[in-house]
Amino acid sequence: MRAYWYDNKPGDQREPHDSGREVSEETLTKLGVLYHHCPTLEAVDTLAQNRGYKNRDQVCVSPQTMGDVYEEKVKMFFAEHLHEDEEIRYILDGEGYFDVRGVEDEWIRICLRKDDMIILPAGIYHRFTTNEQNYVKAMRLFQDEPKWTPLNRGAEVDVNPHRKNYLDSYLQPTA
Ligand code: KMT
Ligand code: NI
Repeated sequence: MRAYWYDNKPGDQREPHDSGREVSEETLTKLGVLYHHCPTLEAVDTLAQNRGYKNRDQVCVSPQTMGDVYEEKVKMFFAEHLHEDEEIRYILDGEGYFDVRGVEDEWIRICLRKDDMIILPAGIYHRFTTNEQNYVKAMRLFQDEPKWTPLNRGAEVDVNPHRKNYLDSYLQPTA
């Protein structure tokens, strides 16, 4: 895992967009974004058990597996959104970028590869993309009923109770 400020320059979303300014794991933790290195499936199972993730499935995002809809899907994943539940992803193969909003609403890019697990808290604005390899295989974990519904950013979602709860829990000035 490596995280850095997104450079906001034009260009395909799958390019690195690396500003060269690193973001620490501690900064991510303060945003409620948790990272775990899980070198084995046992490590995933233990974490899932401890956090009460009872269900899981797998997705493979690539032109080979998705065919003509790949480009469309990749654009959809990149629309800024939030969920009313945690988003938990474990990378089984390939690589991908999760972008999350920092305290001042700037994008942080999190590069994930095989054995990396990321937990995004409910209510955080984020987006996902494959990188220039156009291939990622990931496990999606969830507590009970899978709720994948992305709520795209906008005035209505800004006042969603899960968004408000996230802001209260993580983005309050501490001074
Ligand atoms: C998401 O939430 O954007 C996805 O599930 C994308 C595929 S998982 C790496
Ligand atoms: Ni999401």
